[in-house]
Amino acid sequence: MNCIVIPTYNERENIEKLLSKVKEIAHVIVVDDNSPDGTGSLAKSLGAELILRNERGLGGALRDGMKRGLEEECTKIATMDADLSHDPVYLKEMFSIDADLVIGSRYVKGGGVRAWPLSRRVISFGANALARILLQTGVKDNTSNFRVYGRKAAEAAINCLSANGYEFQICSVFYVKKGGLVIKEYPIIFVDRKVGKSKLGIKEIASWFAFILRLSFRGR
Ligand SMILES: Nc1nc2c(ncn2[C@@H]2O[C@H](COP(=O)(O)OP(=O)(O)OP(=O)(O)O)[C@@H](O)[C@H]2O)c(=O)[nH]1
Ligand SMILES: [Mg+2]
Repeated sequence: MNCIVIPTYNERENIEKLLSKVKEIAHVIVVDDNSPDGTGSLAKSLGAELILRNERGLGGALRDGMKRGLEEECTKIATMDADLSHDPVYLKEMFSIDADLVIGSRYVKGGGVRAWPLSRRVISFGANALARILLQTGVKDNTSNFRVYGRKAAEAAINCLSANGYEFQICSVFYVKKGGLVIKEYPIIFVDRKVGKSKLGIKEIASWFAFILRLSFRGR
């Protein structure tokens, strides 16, 4: 069985549309950090498996979701955002690619971003340039949360114990690569969210930079 882990925080306006599309593709695990808008209970009532957490953090949510996927014997585990930026039409092919980690990539030929403000393009470009230079990942899109992990890659990624926020993506690429596993990038067009609020703020960006510097110095 293939699985999809979807981290959510206040995504009530997006989750129903997304679930209607992904439920037929794989088993869905929604990891909700007790969203005040009730996203968690809505997801559950729509048939998703729910992990309800009493803490905040994208990285921790992904880790908990992937751990659950491994326990439930998922063959492959996809991760994707809840805000419809990641089009489910790509999933079928991403699941079928032979690699330990398939990254839905905005920065390979055929990939791209739509309706993103210049500020977001600059942040994403800078973050990826830094990841490539400091960590030598050889990956063009290190920060995408649209991915399919094989079991070995998921086991490597959940060792990212201190990556509790947006740094989980780069940490998992680093660990998967360190484990000698195969990473492939698959072109996707990323569409900016239309409803709901972004959770990526200055604090998240600062802790991302601190994390990547630490990782490049300490190697773990
Ligand atoms: N469980 C959980 N999910 C989170 C948390 N922060 C963000 N998310 C989810 O992670 C996904 C990505 O968050 P976004 O706010 O869309 O981040 P982003 O895509 O970088 O920012 P935008 O481009 O502005 O949408 C979404 O599904 C969020 O609901 C969190 O603290 N806990
Ligand atoms: Mg988003």
